[in-house]
Amino acid sequence: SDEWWRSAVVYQVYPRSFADSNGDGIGDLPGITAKLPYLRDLGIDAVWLSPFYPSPQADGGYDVADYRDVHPMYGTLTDAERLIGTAHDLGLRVFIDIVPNHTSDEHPWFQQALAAGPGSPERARYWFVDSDGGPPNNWPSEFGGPAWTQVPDGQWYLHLFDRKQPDLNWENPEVREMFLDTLRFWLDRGVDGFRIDVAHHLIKADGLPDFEGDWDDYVAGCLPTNTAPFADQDRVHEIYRDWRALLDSYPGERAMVAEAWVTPHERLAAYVRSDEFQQAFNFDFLRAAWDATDLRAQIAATLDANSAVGAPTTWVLSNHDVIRHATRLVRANPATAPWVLEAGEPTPDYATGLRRARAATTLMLALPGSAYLYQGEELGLPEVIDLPAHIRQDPAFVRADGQLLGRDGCRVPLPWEKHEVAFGFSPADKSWLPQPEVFGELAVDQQIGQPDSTLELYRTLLRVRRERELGSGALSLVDLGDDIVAVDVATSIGTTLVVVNLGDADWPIPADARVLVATCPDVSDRLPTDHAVWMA
Ligand code: GLO
Repeated sequence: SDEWWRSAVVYQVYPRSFADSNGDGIGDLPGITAKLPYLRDLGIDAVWLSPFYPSPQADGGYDVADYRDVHPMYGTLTDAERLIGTAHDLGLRVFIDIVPNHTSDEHPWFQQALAAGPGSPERARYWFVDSDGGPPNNWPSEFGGPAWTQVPDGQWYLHLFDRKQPDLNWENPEVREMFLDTLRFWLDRGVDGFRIDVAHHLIKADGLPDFEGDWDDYVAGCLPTNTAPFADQDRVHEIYRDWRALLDSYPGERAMVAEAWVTPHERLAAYVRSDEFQQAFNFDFLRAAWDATDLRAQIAATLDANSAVGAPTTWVLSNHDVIRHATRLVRANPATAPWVLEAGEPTPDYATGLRRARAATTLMLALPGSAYLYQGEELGLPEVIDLPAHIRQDPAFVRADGQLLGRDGCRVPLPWEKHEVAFGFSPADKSWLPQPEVFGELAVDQQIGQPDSTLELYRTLLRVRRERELGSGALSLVDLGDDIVAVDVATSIGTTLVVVNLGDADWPIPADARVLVATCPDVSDRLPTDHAVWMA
């Protein structure tokens, strides 16, 4: 087995916002298929598709009404098969998103549960509980308010997310069977891997006891996650061992990656034992400030924890849940939850943000392990901050009464061609979220072939990463001063020295160094502030 996933670069596609083929202003599967050659040329190994299933879209499709079909606005099952086949022909693997913690309230199971009433086997697939005088416990929903909603007959049901996302009861064997069948369904259609949504939430502590900790500390990752009775419970691992056994019964090393917001590192490492997930997202870079000490500490801690279990490390700078890193890395108040901006926060300076984003990516793509990219970061897209309130859809915005701007700002449709309608996103002059003017300058056709562009930087980084086998190298931190993050990556090709300058002064580049890639054009003898370089 070649364990291809160990060093894979995976590109996340948010289907609603990638490319629209039929002119309704909403991206779709044929749109993605048509752009697969672009992704092959970028130099990635695999594509991960966020949910494209039938769904009322209360949470961007993370509210699934049918796990084995395609939402008509995205196309058909045949389109999904065509996408997978085309990707394989181009040498790309395909991951899809599985959302097992909850269904949509419009899933037939939940509708049957409502109709069947208290005590029924239909209700036993979810968490329906009797309680007089308020919710059964104090658990909060991730999107604000209590995690419980009452139905007309008096029972309450649990939803760790939106009230349109009722939590499944994973103690129920029918639930376990349904997901094994769903995985088989997609494995049979050639899918190479699964990204498992909130993989740490499936098992709830016996008796559903109150949460005793502080919610803000929990969200900030300062508490051991399993101190919450709804997260990282030990028995969750049983489920993933069953899944891994199923994946291993298929040819071609099918993989799964856990989205598990679990601290400390040692507990997250438990998800990547050899009979469970191949990978778990490491979200440290999402929480890290633009600070050399912080970045070095995160890298060291991650490597320690993962080397103990022999699992590859993963690195993530952006995804569909967090502020784009070209904006996040200059945010005035990085101490607050990193995934949403607060209403009225000052708009971060884009030029500085873009410099830092390019430097951060240059660091990330040199680090051994697997890297995850989010659509549009290769264009240097900023978070779109000034979307009108009536257009924002994200429940994180809606349930916070607009106090938090939510996650729509990183989900604005991609610009492909500056001079086309909708910047080439759609054949019609339509885009489900309005694209700001700056997207025109950042469009793919403006960057391709421009040596100083962010797109060409990504292409070069990915090519050199492959040539020098950095993804499977041995990494050590190098001390070049307090404001410098420096690492050595040793492979059979040689040693690559990566330097990121977070200080105010230029860093002098040694005379005998051979520059392989740099984030600024002229680095013959000095590396300016907020820039990064790979040297041999
Ligand atoms: C992150 C998911 C997110 C969903 C949530 C509920 O946590 O990626 O987008 O809102 O998981 O399914």
